[in-house]
Amino acid sequence: MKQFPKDFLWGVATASYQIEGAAQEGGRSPSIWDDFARTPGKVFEGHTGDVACDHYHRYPEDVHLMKELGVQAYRFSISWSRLFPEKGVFNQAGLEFYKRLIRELKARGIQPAATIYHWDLPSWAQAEGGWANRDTVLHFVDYATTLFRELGRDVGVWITHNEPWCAAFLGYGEGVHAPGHQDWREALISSHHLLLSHGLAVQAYRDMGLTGEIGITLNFTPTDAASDAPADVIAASRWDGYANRWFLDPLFKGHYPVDMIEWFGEQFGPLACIQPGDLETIAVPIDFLGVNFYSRNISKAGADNALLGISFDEARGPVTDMGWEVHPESLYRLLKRLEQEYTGRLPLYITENGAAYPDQITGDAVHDPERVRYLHEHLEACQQFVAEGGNLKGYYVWSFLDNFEWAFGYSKRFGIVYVDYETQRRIPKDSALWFARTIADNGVQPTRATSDAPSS
Ligand code: GBH
Repeated sequence: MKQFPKDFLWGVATASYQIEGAAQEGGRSPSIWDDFARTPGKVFEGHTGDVACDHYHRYPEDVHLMKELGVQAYRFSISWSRLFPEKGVFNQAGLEFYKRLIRELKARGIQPAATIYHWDLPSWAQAEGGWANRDTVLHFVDYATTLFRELGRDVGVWITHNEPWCAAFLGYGEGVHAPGHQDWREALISSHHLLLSHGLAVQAYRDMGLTGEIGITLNFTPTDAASDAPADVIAASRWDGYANRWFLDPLFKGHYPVDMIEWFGEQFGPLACIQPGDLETIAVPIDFLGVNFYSRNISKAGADNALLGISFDEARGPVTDMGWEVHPESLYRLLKRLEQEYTGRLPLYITENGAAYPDQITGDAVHDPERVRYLHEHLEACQQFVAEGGNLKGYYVWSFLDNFEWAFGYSKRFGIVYVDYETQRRIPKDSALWFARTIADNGVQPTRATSDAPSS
């Protein structure tokens, strides 16, 4: 079996609103996701994160389970409105929860990796326009600076933002995420402010002389053109400009992609929010790039997508419970491309990769062969990249627990650990046991458990 490098980091990932619950405890105030979930018709069957996995109370048990699986690093996110329930008002009790969590992790030898923003903007900030308002950038930097000061000695890995593409375009453009706006101009402005707040937070971190690593996590949806026809190839390039290059280019090249500036400019006029100096700030050097990968899509000529003037083809292979195509080769190609066009020798981490399937308990076990297979294939893609010299330093499964899957509520299960939402009982799925063996061996394990192997 091919081994990963000795220092390869094996982790699991979650996010605050998706697992914590305790929405009204410890002085927390609502975020845009509390508000969105309470807006009729926005989230599947009106589900909310009020209780979720009750991780706020059960974190010792959860960290214990991580330890049992041999997990080496835990990527979690911090709820901004626990720390700042009102504008300019700091809440010590909110901070204490994360101190307890981090202490528990350290006691068990698990490295904390903290995401500063995983989509749960305090409602007070949205009341002033949210990410479409440049003031939110400054509020974010105050919040990040507080975290660095209070937790910077104990947390060695910081991720400024999780998937600003989703926060901006799904939240302010498509409206399928909080705050549920449908205004593409606002979405573009928000994307710029999210990036700007990243750059300023990195600068603040450096100014404080802290010696951990700081970076950003982007979600990538690679695309393939439906055919070689020029119109399909152009469609694919436009999707890539929107989903991938819109964030990569400013972060690594110091400018927005020219084709997309033109395309959006024709529709919305010039983006006056881009002020002198902003792009230099956004391109400030980082210590790693976090890569979230789930799927690819297939672009073609058409107009189903009005913003981009393109259409999409059906998946050409198996899909997960989200309808997303399982396509591990796209992960390998993505990593190669990032290295060649953007990151060079900069360390990469897979900060999320995983799949939803409708897992059922049978007795005391949860068999999830499709997830095992998905993780297996994607880790093999990682292994190939690493074997060819790629600077991939670690891999975090999404997700540790089944949890609140945003607009889909609890109807989609991404966990390697099953959560019974009636009892809050946790049951490691077969994929968790398989992942534990993979960590122990530091190499991708076969998909079939030895215990399941035919005995004859
Ligand atoms: C992540 O977002 C989130 O960080 C996490 O909180 C969430 O629970 C997890 O993934 C699972 O959803 O239709 O072809 O454009 C995922 C971002 C963006 C990935 C949309 C899939 C759809 C591919 N997703 N994308 S396509």
